Amino acid sequence: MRAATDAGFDLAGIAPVGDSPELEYFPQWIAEGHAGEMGYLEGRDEQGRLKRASLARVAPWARSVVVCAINYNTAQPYSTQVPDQSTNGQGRGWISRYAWSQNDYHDSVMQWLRRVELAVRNASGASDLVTRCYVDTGPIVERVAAKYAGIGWIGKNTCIIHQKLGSWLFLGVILTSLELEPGLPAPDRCGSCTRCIEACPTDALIAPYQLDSNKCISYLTIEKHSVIAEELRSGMGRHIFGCDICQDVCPWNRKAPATDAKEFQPRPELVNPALDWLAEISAEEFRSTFRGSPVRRAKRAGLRRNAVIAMGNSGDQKLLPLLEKLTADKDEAVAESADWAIEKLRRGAKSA
Ligand code: B12
Ligand code: SF4
Ligand code: SF4
Repeated sequence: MRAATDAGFDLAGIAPVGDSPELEYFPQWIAEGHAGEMGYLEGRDEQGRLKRASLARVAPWARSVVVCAINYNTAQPYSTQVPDQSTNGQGRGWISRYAWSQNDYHDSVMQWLRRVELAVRNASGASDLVTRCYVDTGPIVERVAAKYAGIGWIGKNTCIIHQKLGSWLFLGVILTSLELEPGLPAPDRCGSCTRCIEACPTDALIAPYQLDSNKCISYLTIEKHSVIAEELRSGMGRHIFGCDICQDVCPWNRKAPATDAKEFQPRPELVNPALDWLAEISAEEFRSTFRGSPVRRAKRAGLRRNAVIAMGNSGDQKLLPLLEKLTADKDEAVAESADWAIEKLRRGAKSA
């Protein structure tokens, strides 16, 4: 724990390597198609078994998982506290809390993990010690490991929640061949609350603790590169990269403290950004604006498509001339979304 806080983490714990009731759900989640187009979650071993469902098979040398967590919350208001543009007509979009800083969390968290890894290696002194650091990409469902390391409980919104810090946490894990004393899982404190499930605009939380990515705005705006189904577009509202609604409404985030880590401080132009700017952003400006940022994952095409859909949801009639122009865009998803957005704005004007 000391090594983790010295490295910059807020929380750390040890999880055992082994099966758990939560992991039994993973193959079912994949089989039901809830991973959408995220093929990387479906990696299988030679026997055709899902790698992420059993760490013990994929990394037979591993004995413990060191799980580290860091608070990335900043003092900016939650998306649910900023009036929606459809009521103020300002044509603004929303980038989720984790992505408005300059740095990609994968890089920052990995840097800190490496420091913890070094400390573990130095402390063990064993020359044959094996360690592997992962942020997102390992054969591991990090939230399950975080639960068993005592970092927090898995909420009904599927996020790890810590009683004092809330859920604005990034996770990183170190697999190690060291036999370490595991922590105790944190008790579930969701109780009878169902706020996250009720607040999700696209009904992506299909049941407590179960998320269908195909409906989740985070997936749609970041991971889905093809056309977004029309019936989901209105629910996306002004979201253009990620979504925080099911965490914004969580009572455990009401008093979540803000971090002063410089890596997570937002860039002012990315908090509630102008949609017309992003819909027309050039390749060069996209590269320079989002250098080192997680937003690159959506690619310029995805971000422009998302901005155009948000324009359709904005109620802002002033955006119509730009949308007309975008119907002739070379990018098919942008042009098609612009047709939809015009239709939506015109319908809105008639019913107003
Ligand atoms: C794929 C992925 C996504 C996908 C799918 C999300 C999902 N819920 O699965 C999408 C793109 C939608 C996504 C969105 C987000 N993500 Co993401 N994502 C991942 C990734 C890479 C894999 C997750 C995974 O394996 N999902 C598979 C499903 C089955 O697992 P799960 O949802 O974690 O579900 C477990 C529990 O719900 C559990 N369970 C527990 N109790 C119960 C009870 C019952 C009855 C049942 C049936 C199941 C069940 O079963 C599951 C395990 O099998 C992880 C990193 C990692 N390697 O783990 C980051 C990760 C989970 N994401 C993270 C973040 C920050 C986000 C976003 C907040 C980003 C944003 N602002 O848009 C949102 C949050 C949306 C949400 N409510 O989950 C953080 C979460 C930190 C935290 N505090 O929990 C992680 C850990 C990344 C990191 N390194 O920090 N993400
Ligand atoms: S991130 Fe948004 S869309 Fe996804 S489950 Fe949460 S509220 Fe629903
Ligand atoms: S909103 Fe309520 S049900 Fe959802 S994760 Fe938070 S405490 Fe749990």
